[in-house]
Amino acid sequence: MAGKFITLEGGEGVGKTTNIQFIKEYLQQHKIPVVVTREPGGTPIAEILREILLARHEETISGHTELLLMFAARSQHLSEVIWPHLIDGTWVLCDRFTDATYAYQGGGRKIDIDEISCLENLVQGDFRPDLTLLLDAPVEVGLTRAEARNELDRFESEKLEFFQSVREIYLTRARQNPGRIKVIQADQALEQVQQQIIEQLEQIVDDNGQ
Ligand code: T5A
Repeated sequence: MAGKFITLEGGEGVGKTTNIQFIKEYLQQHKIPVVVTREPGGTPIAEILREILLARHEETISGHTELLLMFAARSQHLSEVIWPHLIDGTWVLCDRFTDATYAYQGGGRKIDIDEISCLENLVQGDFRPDLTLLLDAPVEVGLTRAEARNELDRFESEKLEFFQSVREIYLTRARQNPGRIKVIQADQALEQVQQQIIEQLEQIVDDNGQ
């Protein structure tokens, strides 16, 4: 791939959406062509799947249905948006990707990690992000920020233990993939969070010869 694939991860309300715009501007200042996208979603069809996934329904969505819809949306997103841009040399900044599936469906819903890994290989082959910024904050901090902002969606309505498991899996994955996943302390003032992000971006931008 000629472009780089950067993902932002973390629990609810840790600041992914806020900081993705900052990262976009940083890369543009370095003359790097970049698109911003998100998961679940990122294409018209994947956004329809997002609506199903986030809305609160009378009918319960089973863990496997949720998992398969996440990967269905991802498959569409990869073929329609992510891969074409990366092949063209455009960098792709994505608000959540497969680490979220390990954290939410694996940690939160307790789905077997091997099942997730199997779908990851089916949908992505050996494609993985070049860099993942994991915004980490105590669960209560993110939830308070999210609650202050909008009506809670299907995931945000889960119990505290769910989000604690999500956070644990994220941090475990960061320990297992130290080269790719960089932990950003997100419970600090925005300027301090962005300073940490710049330190990580400097490296990938330098490696790219920009
Ligand atoms: N999901 C997703 C899965 O279960 N499996 C998967 O495979 C995938 C891909 C998607 C949901 O889908 C689930 C996980 C999610 O529940 P989403 O909308 O993408 O939903 O994710 P959310 O985490 O819900 O997104 P939010 O927009 O709520 O959180 P963000 O983007 O992390 O936070 P942000 O930037 O909107 O900030 C929240 C508030 O905090 C303030 C902001 O101004 C904003 O008001 N803020 C700060 N305040 C003080 N100090 C700071 N440092 C701050 N940073 C931000």
